[in-house]
Amino acid sequence: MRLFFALEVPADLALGIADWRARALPLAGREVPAANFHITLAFIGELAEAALDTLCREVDAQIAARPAAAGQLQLDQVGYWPRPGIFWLGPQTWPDTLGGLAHKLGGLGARHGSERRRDRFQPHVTLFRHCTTPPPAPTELPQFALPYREFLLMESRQGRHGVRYAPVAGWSLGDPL
Ligand code: 2AM
Repeated sequence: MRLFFALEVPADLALGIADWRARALPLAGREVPAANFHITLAFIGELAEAALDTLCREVDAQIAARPAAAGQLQLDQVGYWPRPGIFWLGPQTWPDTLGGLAHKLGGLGARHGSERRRDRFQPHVTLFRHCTTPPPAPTELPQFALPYREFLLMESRQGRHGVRYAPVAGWSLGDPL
């Protein structure tokens, strides 16, 4: 199974982001469908199904040892990464607790997963893939609030009509201090 940890983008927010994308940006590459919008916290890669229980128990233990807090992200900037060819929407700043959580989950991924990960954590919603040239600035600045109270372990499945993401497990985040 191909797995990653992520924050979900609620359906109404995903539609709002897709509307803004259609209004404010040219077609910069292959559009990611709104139903696939998410924020990756840590990428695992291929994992044998037999190892899934162990991975989930390790997350349980991590969360029990150091609970991470719920919070909110302001999605207020866009960015372009030429190497993966990704044009994204994300926050300029985010809580340290979210960065810490991503780092811990990334550590589990490094132990179990199969692929090389990108090193720096920048929370982002991928808007376009296969983006070969830097897109122009959006004609309307993004300003979306993304509240999060849990994170998910997601499976990426290649279907006939493209990739689909399915939740496999989830963990609640505590109230901020
Ligand atoms: P992306 O949105 O930046 O493309 C499922 O494939 C998710 O895992 C996608 O959100 C993708 O991030 C992320 N992903 C895929 N390969 C990755 C890698 N090698 N390192 C980090 N994240 C990766």
